[in-house]
Amino acid sequence: MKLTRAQFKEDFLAEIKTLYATDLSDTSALNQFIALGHLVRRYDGSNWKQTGDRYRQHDDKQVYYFSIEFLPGRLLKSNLLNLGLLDTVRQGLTELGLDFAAISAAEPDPGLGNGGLGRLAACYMDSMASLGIAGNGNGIRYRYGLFKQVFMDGYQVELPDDWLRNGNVWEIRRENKACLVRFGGNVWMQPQPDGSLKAISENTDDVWAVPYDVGMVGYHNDVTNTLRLWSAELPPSADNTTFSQARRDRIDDITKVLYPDDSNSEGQALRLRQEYFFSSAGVQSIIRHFGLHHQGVKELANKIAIHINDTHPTLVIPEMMRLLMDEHHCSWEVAWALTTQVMSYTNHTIMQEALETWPIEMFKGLLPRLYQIVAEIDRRYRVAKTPIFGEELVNRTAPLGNGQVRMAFLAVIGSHSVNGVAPLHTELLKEDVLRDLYQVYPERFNNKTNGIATRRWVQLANEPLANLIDSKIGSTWRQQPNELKTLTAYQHDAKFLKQLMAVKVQNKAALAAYIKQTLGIDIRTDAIFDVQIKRLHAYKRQLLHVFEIIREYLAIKDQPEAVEPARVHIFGAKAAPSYHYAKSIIKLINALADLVNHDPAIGDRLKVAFIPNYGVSLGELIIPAADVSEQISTASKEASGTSNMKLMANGAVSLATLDGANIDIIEAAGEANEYAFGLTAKAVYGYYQRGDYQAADFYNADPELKRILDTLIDGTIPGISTEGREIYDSLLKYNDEFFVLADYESYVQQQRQIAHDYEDQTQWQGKALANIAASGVFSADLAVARYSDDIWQVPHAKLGQ
Ligand code: OAK
Repeated sequence: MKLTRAQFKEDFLAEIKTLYATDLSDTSALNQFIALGHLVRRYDGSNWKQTGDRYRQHDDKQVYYFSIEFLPGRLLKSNLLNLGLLDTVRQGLTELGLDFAAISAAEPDPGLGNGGLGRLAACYMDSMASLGIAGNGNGIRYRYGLFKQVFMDGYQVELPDDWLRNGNVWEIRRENKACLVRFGGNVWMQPQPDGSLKAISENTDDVWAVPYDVGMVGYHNDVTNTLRLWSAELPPSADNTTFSQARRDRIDDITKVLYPDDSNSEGQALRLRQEYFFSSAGVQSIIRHFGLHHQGVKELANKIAIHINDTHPTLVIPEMMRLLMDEHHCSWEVAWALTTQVMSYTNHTIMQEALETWPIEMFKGLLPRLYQIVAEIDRRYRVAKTPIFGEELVNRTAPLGNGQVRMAFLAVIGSHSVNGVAPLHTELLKEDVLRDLYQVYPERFNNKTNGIATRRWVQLANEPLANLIDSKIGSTWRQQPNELKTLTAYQHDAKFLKQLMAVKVQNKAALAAYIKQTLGIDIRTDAIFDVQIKRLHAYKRQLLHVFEIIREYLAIKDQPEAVEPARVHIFGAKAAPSYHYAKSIIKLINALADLVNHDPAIGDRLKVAFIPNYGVSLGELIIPAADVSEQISTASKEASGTSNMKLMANGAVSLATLDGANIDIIEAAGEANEYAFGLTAKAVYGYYQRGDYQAADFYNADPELKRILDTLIDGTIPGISTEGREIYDSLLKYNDEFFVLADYESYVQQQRQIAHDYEDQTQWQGKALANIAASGVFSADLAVARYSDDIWQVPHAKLGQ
């Protein structure tokens, strides 16, 4: 949009006056952020309204992306960028004597997700708007987001994330669009005059679902889509006095807090309530909106696509069946045909503990009508498939089995498309986790490799790099990230590579300042910044990275005269509060950091910085400063990874196992520009089949590895007597579930190679550039375009290939 600086300043000062009845000099950065937020909302208001009007007028097919997590990050800067106002506003504020960086830092970062799954959903919202797709998000407005992590004596402590304390400028509460979600009670079938039966629910526990809408602003295209987040409240019609405190609390609890589990399912009844709550509210509002503009439900599948982001929203399937049959008088057959055409499902993990199942008794008690429908889906599935595939396979794959409702199976059976998030992951779904269902529905399975919002992760997070790229290849890459590949022409341009290095050093200095301020650690900007940022999980193997640090530490102690480039090992990772082992690894890293950072014999040659409370905003600070991207999960375990893509786009080389999308990154950037190592997925599966992995053999065969492991229990690292023993035993007594010891040697070899290669900065920056140039293929815009073409069947803006 068009806006002069003078106009902006006038608007801003007026906003401050209206909101706070005081002078600018008397306001805080938070006040200024809130005023700016209101202004941006006003500037975007007509786009948002017109986008909705346009979709209705054209009767465009709508995509609804259902996700129990969204991690959008701070929105001020990205909204300004997408509206084309960033420079005007920044300069205007500077002219008013204000600090734009401080104002944007005052915005709370909504932690409505745990990690990869939630952040992916947010990247896809940004891309849908930017591609002009009629895309809507549907999720939960958690009162408290993911806990804030602090360290006390090196241990993780969780504090509540009261992100709504000062309200949320970006949301609109739309109580006129609220609906009732019903739990519990009983169901009976009432005979109808036409001979059919109608399900009647009685004595239900009713919850009022109130939507809060947040605008998702498209990039330079006047489109603003909607992310709808639901909040659970007391039904207004009820006589409040009849609600016991216990019942009020039960309602309050539904959207009170995000479950802090990443790739893990706890099986708690409250989680099932959350899942049904936002699934039901979302589907009700979709059908209501559809009904306002269409006669009957015939056109439903041509006008609506619902995407199920992992299994948490799977109940949209039986819920849509319920609404079509109980409220819109469809037959089972018509309802089922419409439902399966509308639904599509993405699987995000092969980890067994993340595959959701619910005890039938719990499910039945909480959702009696839905249970009837799931039981009927199950019955019909068995009747239809047993003659073709036999009883055994059908027993293994039916939605009900072993006393459980099996959500992934229900999702596959009720959708027309099932996708994995990287080629290897999709293959493993077909061969292993969902093998039997792949026999039944081979045509449904497809791959959609993940992507990232280049706008946020490069344009906003790394402005110096974005500007440098503009100076070489112009700015069309900002709309067409694939254009980045033209940078390859400069891989041997010494001057450009120097500039690239200068950008990296500048970003390192910014991160170093933060580390100094928060952790009190001094780090050198000429050191290798070796970064691992992701949830703490045994399969992600932060432990392997720890072993490298111990190796480097011992090497300096043994041979102080040997010259190696300085290193800074940077971690960011939250552990699920109930994940004991992961918390022990956190303690280990912090204890090791204490030892290394304070050893005068080590000085500034080796530092360890575990930055607390990793999230989207810290990612934006850390990623642009990284040289090495640690992507070291046990092959086959990481479905895709997305920090690997963000780090690549910012010029970090990958130190990576052949897992998830690492494989595709290595192929895109070229093997010579990455550091691959470790067992392949096939080799890991080989060990499983033969059952012959012996971790102790690696320990006994390699004196260096043995010495490192022994430091866990021999007092070398002070303060970890319990944790050190626990971790040591996990490797030797319990045989190292994630093959850390098997991969140690090849990992260390690549770490040595990195130290060697880093010395030649021209060569090193050439590798960095190759990564940046190849990163365009992992843009979320391209990923979303593929979902639109292959799964949702909706049009989108053209993207260069
Ligand atoms: C979270 C809860 C249940 C199941 C999966 C997850 C999850 O976050 N999975 C992650 O999804 C990312 C986006 O697809 C992938 O990049 C990660 O590899 C995967 O672990």
